Amino acid sequence: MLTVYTETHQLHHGRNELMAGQLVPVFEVPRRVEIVLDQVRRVGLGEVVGPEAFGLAPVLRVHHPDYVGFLQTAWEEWCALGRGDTDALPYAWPVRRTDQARAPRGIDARLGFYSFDAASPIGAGTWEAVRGSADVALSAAGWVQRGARSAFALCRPPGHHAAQDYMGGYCFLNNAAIAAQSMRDAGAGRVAILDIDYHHGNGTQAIFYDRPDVLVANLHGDPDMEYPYFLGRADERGAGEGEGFNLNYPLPWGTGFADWSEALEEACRQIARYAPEALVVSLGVDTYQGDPISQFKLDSPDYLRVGERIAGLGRPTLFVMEGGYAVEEIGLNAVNVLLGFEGA
Ligand code: Q9C
Ligand code: ZN
Repeated sequence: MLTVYTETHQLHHGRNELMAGQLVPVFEVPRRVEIVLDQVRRVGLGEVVGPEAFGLAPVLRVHHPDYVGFLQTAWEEWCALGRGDTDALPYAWPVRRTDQARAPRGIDARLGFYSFDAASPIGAGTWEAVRGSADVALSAAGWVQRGARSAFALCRPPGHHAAQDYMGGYCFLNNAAIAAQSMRDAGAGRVAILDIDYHHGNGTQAIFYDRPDVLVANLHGDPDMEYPYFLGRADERGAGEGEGFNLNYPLPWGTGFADWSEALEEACRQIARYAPEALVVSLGVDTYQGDPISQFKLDSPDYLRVGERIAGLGRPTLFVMEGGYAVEEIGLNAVNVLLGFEGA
């Protein structure tokens, strides 16, 4: 399996995030994908190539132009206030009964307007890293479109929490959604996205919620207790023409592989029934038992089985890296999914 990677991701390195009432060092660190890359090479998964530069056109097929404009200039505007020695972080959000439609002007106002939390810090190199991450996903999608059985987009920063016009949860542009849309635009009639990150892919759900041409299936911690809390329930099934094409499998804290893989089985049955021309896997391995911010109990060998089950769908498959914060084990766990897929 071919891997697409760029070291541009290193330009993005947030400092702090809020957790349990404290500002703590970010969990989403550059070393995460370096460890995955090391493992890709160690096991000889296949060639590692850099991305092509796609520009903004395919990004704008998914994201609102005002939001993309905000991401492009946020750091500059932050620095214009003399704040160049800290990350740009929002601290106030539009909510129910406030005006959520009208974009304000100032940088603090727009940081809040274009986000749903304070977990996507913007620094000097963030925009370049974010663009590079989308290019990685688009390039890997291109390999699949041109006939590869599979490809691995080693994206960082991740993407599945980002919607059309907001960031959050370490995400800025939704790499998996941009790749899926590019496959649709290249002629695939139906694309399915299987999101196995521990957290619900609220951004991906929001982007495709009213569309029947991209099936979105999500396995995740139940939003009753787990981040991102406000989306991801089983009764969210899509809207309008998209009714029935959004599938959520919320699972309780403490879920182990037996129960998790039953939900995977059900999601895979639904995907098989949909018969997509291509499959995009939002590959987070924060389902691992040792993950510092998550509550599922998967073990490293389980990921081989996950890859095998996905291979059983028999679809051209693009793997897009999402979360996973047990940094020492992230390479083993993520690449096990890919090895399981290859071996099946
Ligand atoms: N209790 C991804 O996995 N912070 N994002 C949670 C910890 C945000 C996760 C606080 C977690 C975002 C791509
Ligand atoms: Zn996650």
